[in-house]
Amino acid sequence: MSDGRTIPSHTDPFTLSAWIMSQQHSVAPEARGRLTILLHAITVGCKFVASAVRKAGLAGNDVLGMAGSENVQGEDQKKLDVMANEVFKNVLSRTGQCAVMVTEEEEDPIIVGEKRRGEYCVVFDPLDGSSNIDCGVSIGTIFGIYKVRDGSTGAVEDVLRPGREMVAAGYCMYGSMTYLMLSTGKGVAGFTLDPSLGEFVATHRGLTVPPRGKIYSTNEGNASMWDAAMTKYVASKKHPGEGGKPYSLRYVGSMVADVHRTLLYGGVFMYPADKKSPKGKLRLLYEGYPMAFLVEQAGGRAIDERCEPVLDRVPEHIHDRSPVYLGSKEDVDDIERCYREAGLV
Ligand code: AHM
Ligand code: MG
Repeated sequence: MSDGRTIPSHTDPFTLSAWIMSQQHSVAPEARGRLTILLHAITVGCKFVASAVRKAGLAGNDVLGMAGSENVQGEDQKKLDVMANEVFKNVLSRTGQCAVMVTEEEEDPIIVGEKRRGEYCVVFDPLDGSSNIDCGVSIGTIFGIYKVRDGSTGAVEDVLRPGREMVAAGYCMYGSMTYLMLSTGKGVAGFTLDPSLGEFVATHRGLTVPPRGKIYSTNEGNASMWDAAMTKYVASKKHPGEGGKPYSLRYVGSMVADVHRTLLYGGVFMYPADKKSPKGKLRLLYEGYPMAFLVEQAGGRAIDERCEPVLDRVPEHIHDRSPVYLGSKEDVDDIERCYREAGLV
């Protein structure tokens, strides 16, 4: 097991920009730097939001609290949600590399006009973990990137595609440190924001999720509404039987933080379907897919309620939801076994 952690050299800061440029060549030697520009813009958005989050407690009601509006899911928007959404739309559209943007905060896809149009589609949750904003608990930004289909000038169909077709995905976590984890389909690399440099510096390369962990992570308050397999799985981790060691429960309630811990420490993160939310809660395009992409790239597993890879689901709508079970491969295998034994798949 390796968490791929590298201590940055004091005299050789390997920055995210340098890493992105090195990836560009290995992923696509014919690349013209367009994905590089796009990824760079995302990092600028993340730095902006990181700075706003750091100052939020002091800025008080200008930044914290409700915006007085609802997003497409009918959820109340926080002021930071609205601000982060504007920041990412602005930095992305200015690159001239986007054809389509989908954000959790807006009902319709944003089809970029001809003047600023590019070849990529970015799907994002500008500030995930809204319920944790006002109390200063870790929150994050999640994103995934598709290239438009051949011949397309940008249409919703360009993002109604399996997550496996993404060319890059990642998240930024605004926590006790600001982390940015990224994959362009060749493993996972992680960067930590050095506040003195204002730069993300490589701290994790070739990150791999441990094959088995000791933690399960889920909103157990929903247990009375779970299906039999989920109930059995969690019970088996709490009551492992003679000689077994129970797993620990950890649940932040911000997907970015719960997945980040899972990537580094192993174990499973689960947001299943339940009687209240028959399709689960998490949105495929900008929550499930990017996280599943990273977990698979780190050697883990991410499945849905049919025990099929999350990345192979085909969305019908940009805000589709899906149950998600992800993390260490052997732990996710255990979940699958419970679903098979319960006759649910
Ligand atoms: P959000 O996009 O409105 O913030 O909701 C998504 C969040 C995830 O970060 C997290 O995993 C989940 O909702 C927590 O939901 P719950 O409060 O039901 O446990
Ligand atoms: Mg979200």
